[in-house]
Amino acid sequence: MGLAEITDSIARVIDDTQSGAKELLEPVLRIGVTGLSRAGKTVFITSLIANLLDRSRMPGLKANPHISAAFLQPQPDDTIPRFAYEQHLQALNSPAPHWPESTSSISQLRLSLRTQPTGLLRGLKGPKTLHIDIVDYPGEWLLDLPLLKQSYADWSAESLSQARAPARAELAEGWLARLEASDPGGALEEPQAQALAESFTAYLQAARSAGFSNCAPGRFLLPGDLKGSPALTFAPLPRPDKVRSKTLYGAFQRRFEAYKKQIVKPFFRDHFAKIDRQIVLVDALGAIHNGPEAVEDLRLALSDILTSFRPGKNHILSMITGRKVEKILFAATKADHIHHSQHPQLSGFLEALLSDAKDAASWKGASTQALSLAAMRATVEQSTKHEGEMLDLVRGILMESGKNVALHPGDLPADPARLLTPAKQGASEWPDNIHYNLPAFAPPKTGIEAPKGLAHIRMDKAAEFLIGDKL
Ligand SMILES: Nc1nc2c(ncn2[C@@H]2O[C@H](COP(=O)(O)OP(=O)(O)O)[C@@H](O)[C@H]2O)c(=O)[nH]1
Ligand SMILES: [Mg+2]
Repeated sequence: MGLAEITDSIARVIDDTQSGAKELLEPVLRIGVTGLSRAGKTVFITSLIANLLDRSRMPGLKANPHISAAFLQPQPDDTIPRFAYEQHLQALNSPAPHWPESTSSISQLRLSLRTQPTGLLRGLKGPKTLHIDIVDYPGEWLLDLPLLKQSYADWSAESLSQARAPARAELAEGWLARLEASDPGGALEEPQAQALAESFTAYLQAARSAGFSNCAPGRFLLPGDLKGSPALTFAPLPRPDKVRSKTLYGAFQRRFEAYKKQIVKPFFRDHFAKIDRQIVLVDALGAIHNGPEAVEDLRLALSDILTSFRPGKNHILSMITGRKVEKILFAATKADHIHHSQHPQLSGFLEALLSDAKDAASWKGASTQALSLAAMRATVEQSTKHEGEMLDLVRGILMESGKNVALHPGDLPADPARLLTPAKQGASEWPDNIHYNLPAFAPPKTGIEAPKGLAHIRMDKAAEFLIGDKL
């Protein structure tokens, strides 16, 4: 164990009274797994754990031959629910496999790996144990970070102009009509306040379903156990000339501040601040499938998410967390939707999406990587001759119809600008020569003889980046 790791462990023992001095000897690595809802967090964590417990499908994890044991531990934090690994695995691995149910809150699981040096070192060094705490939390919660810097008036103005923009105006119609009919400077009436907050939430949900990513406040979409609480009963309002406390505006302003102080800040302080390494899952294919407006929105949401990882640039965050995430992996998920010959284009697209958002200088300290992966491979590849040319296909069972089909989902361009430029220019459809159709596939039936690890694409590369150097 290097000196840096020792001091890190000491710091952790001091700031976490529940853990004993044992952590000095057995280091804990906290890995955050995030991404917007449906990005693939639950399936990713389930697959990561299954493939670390049974490593027969993990050749890319270099320390694999040295791992002598892998086991799950009791959940170390009393205040965070345990990640329901067994339940999710059973969903994927049952005779009638189905995707696990979606979750909307934070959860955690501890996996421990025991390694034994081989060769000359064997006998000189004893086995060592690394505890890996995997923390699953919604990327939507990171979208709330910019709120900490904003006043209620600024946030309202920004949200209103976003909702009135052509891409979203139709989705926001119901809420905006209700807003027209209300008087921000008038006396607070709770039923009216609730109706406004509800129609605003309905708009955010509609925007999310339509493929938009930038839908803050995060807890409005994923309230966890806060559903219906006053801290979530507000919405943007135009500022009246005079702000009085007993008015609708005054009340919403107060609740906005309470939301920041009691919900957003504690999340960053108590959970986010303790993360050592991070994987950000991005459903880039889903956004491409949904069209240029969804891609542009994803790009904007990613820049907001990225601000969370550069505390140096963000005064409020430095004050709350103090320390930095040391490694960040960005992964385009569900890569089994396309033939592997297209994976470089998918990773390239993700890199381009990110490079717009991050500027090199501010990334000093954190090492990053982008790759495309599938946590659970639902398709097989196939090639066929079509009009004299070889065509790459993927075969799987469609979610919608249950039919087993082989299809060509479309070609991703080698130059990501061909997607990003129309998206930035506000196109509402892809140019004529670009077509994508990426239907959802059902999880595959796995035979009983199959090993316990799940079939995947590049999960071993992801694991190597996240934990390889610690083993
Ligand atoms: N084909 C395929 N689909 C996936 C994969 N991972 C996730 N999905 C799909 O994406 C959906 C959302 O995944 P989930 O892990 O629940 O997302 P979360 O909301 O981020 O936790 C799943 O129900 C699947 O339909 C994958 O590796 N391959
Ligand atoms: Mg989930």
